[in-house]
Amino acid sequence: MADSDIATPAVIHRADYAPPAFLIDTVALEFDLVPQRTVVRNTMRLRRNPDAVRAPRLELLGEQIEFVAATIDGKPHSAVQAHEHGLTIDDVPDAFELTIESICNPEANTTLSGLYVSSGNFFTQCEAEGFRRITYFLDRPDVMSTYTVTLRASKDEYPVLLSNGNLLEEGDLGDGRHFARWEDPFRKPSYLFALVAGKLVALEERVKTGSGKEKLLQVWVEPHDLDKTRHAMDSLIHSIQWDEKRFGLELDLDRFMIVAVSDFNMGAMENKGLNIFNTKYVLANPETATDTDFSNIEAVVGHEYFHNWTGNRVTCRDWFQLSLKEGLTVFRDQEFSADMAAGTQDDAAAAAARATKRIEDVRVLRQMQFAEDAGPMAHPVRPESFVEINNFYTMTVYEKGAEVVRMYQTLFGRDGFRKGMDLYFKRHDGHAVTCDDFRFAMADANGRDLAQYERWYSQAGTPRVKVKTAYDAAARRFTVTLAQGYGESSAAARETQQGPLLIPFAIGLIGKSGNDLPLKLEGESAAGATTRVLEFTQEQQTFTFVDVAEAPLPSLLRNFSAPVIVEYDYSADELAFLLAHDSDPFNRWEAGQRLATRELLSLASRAAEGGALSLDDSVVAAFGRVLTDASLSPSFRELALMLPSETYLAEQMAESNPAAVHTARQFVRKRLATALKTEWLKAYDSHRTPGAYEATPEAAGHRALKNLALSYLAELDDAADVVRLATAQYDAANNMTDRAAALSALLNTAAVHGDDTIAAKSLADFYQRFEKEPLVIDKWFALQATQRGSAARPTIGIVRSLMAHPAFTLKNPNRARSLIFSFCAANPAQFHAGDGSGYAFWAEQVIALDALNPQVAARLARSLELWRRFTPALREKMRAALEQVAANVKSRDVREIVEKALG
Ligand code: B3K
Ligand code: ZN
Repeated sequence: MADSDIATPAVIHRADYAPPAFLIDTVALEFDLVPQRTVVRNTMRLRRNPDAVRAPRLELLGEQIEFVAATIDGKPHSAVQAHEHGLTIDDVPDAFELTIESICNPEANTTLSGLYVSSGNFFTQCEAEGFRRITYFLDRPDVMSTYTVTLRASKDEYPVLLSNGNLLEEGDLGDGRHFARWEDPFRKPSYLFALVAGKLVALEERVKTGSGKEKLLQVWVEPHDLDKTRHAMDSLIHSIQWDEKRFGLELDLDRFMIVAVSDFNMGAMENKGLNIFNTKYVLANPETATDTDFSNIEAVVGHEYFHNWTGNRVTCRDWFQLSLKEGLTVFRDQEFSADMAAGTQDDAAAAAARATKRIEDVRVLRQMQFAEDAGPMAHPVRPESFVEINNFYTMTVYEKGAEVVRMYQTLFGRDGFRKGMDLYFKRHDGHAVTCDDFRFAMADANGRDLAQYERWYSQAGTPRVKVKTAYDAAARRFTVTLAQGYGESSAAARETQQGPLLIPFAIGLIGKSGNDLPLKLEGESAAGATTRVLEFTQEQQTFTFVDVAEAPLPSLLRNFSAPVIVEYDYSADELAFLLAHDSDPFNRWEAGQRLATRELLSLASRAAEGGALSLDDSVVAAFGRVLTDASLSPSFRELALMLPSETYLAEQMAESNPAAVHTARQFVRKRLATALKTEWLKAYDSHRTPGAYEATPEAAGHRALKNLALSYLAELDDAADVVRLATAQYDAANNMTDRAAALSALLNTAAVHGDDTIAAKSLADFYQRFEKEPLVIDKWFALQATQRGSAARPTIGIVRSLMAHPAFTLKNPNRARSLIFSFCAANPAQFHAGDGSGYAFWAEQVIALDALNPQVAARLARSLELWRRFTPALREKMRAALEQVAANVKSRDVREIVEKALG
């Protein structure tokens, strides 16, 4: 990080966008790869941009690189000035060839941005602004060029040399080194450049795509990981097939490569033809990976592959448009996963499988994105300004962005959405464009004016829809009045709010028998579908259903048709009825969550006042019915029986009180465990999956419900049953899902009963068994960091001693996340301990990470951003920790986060 960046933290504004003064048509890069001193020679063909104002000089960006020499059209050029932000070149012609030589030090690069070394191999990460750490360049997404890349390196140490596109030639250099030359025929922005060099092996497959062309697919890993690549390869093949079938989009290169690396800042990166992945999203076999890992791998492989069209072929004009590629690609990966889960099952089973995926996605959105929207980092899907772009790869840009894309499909149907996509590619293939361009394509393809829809991109905060209904029995009319607003938004969000949104509001009406009633809106001649999407565009609007034979119960916002909060006064009985009958599986789940949330929040308030806790039998009975309803899929039951998370519940309180939430939630878990003990034991037994492990959604559903049963049983006062079941499950497990669930149950029972002898034995066994599998050792750390604590044995003590474990290192992001982030973000009751010990630990770790890896540090820094919403005692301790961090960090990344938080 250059010092002057810290001195002048420039805020970048969307409104200041100007086209680049120069364009770069071709780039020829030559690398002499040496860990401490890599020489890069970069030859570019530049010309003035006819669409830009004439600039007096050429300004290229460069960071943390050493300038050696520059020539223009083959001749040395004297008017070149190297500085800490790049290179300024005066007296340049209108079109010319520029060659620049520079040096970088990949081995010393702990930021994992630019060119770096991991386990002795070379990797790159360029998005968003890492390319400037490799060579001087117009490092911005609207400069698109064709690249030729020559790699030279020691043949023994780096036998494999990869870059984007197609391999042109390779050979020996005679001095112990060899070379490879790659060419990417597609124009691309610099953030999609990649190279990999090292000792790697690949699983290979050849497939034929729609047009009959044969393509080579490779998954590259370190040799000892080759046995964990099959699932990633299958996921890639399925992704290729799905994008052809659903969107008519074919793989455009002859070769598509995925490379796994264990040191990586995020999940994966969609570099053209050479995707680089965190090992966590590639490596899997039944012994090492859980069902969740298997489905995450499928989703991330799909996501990066889908970027080939949505992101790479059509890219972003500037980083404010990030959601253009990310929101759209998340939507595409969500649909892919839903279709994969549905498979070839019958309609009802397929719908249930799709709903399960939808529920999981909405749960993440509500817990994480709604929280972001309520705090100091609130920003629109298309932000207006930023200090550090890496801080804007957010839940809002990704997950809310995906909802904004999904709503086009909800409004226009799958066919209308497809028409919009086709027009988008017809207009913009090969270009760098904006979110507006996408909206215009959707509007024009469907003959609609979507001007109002722009507000979904420009307004921050979570919209609230208040619903009022009235039934007139004599007139057989049912009116639904919707009113929209933002409630109490954070200051950051308030600034952006201008007016009402176009909200697709899906609704159904349910009769006394539990069936959907026919729906006829006033003015219609006949009843239509039993779920209708109302187009809600005003601040307040009334919709009237006619010929309604009986007083209905409304099922609101079916399938979560818009990313909003619905406020409606359901009684507990009505929620129990919806939980039992709604034909919309999402809303069935939603009814259970509303019921549970309401009970849990009132119990949390009582717990905060030290009152006695009790839970009505009717609530227990409603959950009992779900548990024993064999007509529901096991995966749906698991989701419906999982209580809202402590984090989500604390966010719903007027003043977040994690300790009270924990007490309330544990009370309810124990009550459900005790009252339904027989049912849980029965569920445990009947959902076992004996025999060879299968990674199918059905088998995963059985394991999920069985392991949920085990976790409830771990709440019982009498630990004997669960210890017996969990120990047997641990010992007999032939897959990581069951083994990790058993270990987690043992750890939590140990905390409840204050005796960890058995848990300690299993923990030691787990470590020993998987010592050579870093991703499993991450789980070992995470399980301990998220375990329940007690006054006698707070989790912070365990976490601190694990920091000193020989296998712990701050330098590897996965390892740092497994221990530190797990504790700070996934163990709220212990992290928010009243003595502030969690916050002190957090501050130490943010400061330590800031010096190594600002991007990872900035993520951790976000753990306290909602501090103003906590109880006064916690709030003051959080502020002190934030101030300590603010006084001790240097990176622009972390400064932006803590300064906004302290605001
Ligand atoms: N596009 C990358 C994310 C890059 C993050 C840079 N800080 C992965 C993805 O969204 O597919
Ligand atoms: Zn992405």
